[in-house]
Amino acid sequence: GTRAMSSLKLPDLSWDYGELEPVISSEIMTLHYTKHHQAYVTNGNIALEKLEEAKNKNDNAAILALQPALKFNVGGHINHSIFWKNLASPTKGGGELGDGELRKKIESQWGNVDALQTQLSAATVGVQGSGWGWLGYDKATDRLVVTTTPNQDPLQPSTGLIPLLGIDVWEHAYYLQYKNVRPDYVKEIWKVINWADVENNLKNAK
Ligand code: MN3
Repeated sequence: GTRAMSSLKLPDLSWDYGELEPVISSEIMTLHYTKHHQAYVTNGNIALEKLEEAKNKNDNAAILALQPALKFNVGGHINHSIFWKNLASPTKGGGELGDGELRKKIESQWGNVDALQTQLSAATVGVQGSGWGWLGYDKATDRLVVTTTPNQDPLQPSTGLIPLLGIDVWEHAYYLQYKNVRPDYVKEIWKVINWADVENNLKNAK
């Protein structure tokens, strides 16, 4: 069939693969982007094409049968597209949270930024199997929320929360460097969090 208009593609990156070292190795970032994210894009596009064909045939059973593949692969594409922007080299502002609306909100809800990081780290380390830790924004209550999602479940379609910051704790995100010690990876990742992007996501969410 014809390629779906909504065809997925890998986003541009704002850093080179080695720029997040020593927190995340160049080898991990290269594989993560060119192999793992690429696989979600490729398989997501296959699922979207099959969806178009099923819709053209009014085949409701086929449409429903595609939902798991769509959720996993399009979800993986959405999640990684957020994650890459959430990261920055410490030489380019990574790890630095400015004195803006986001800091004010964090301090009003958690007291200080360390307390938020502790809670988000604990939730993220505690994800059973593969998944994501999140700082989300609840538009209805105007509050920040710490939560997690399993597999590649994307935050907003799954919970209604708007994703501000995602932390990938699939083993492919850290195993080559941190082996089985997920807590060390999560502890280190704060040094390369692009808080300016997180703040921008909050601004766009409101
Ligand atoms: Mn990943």
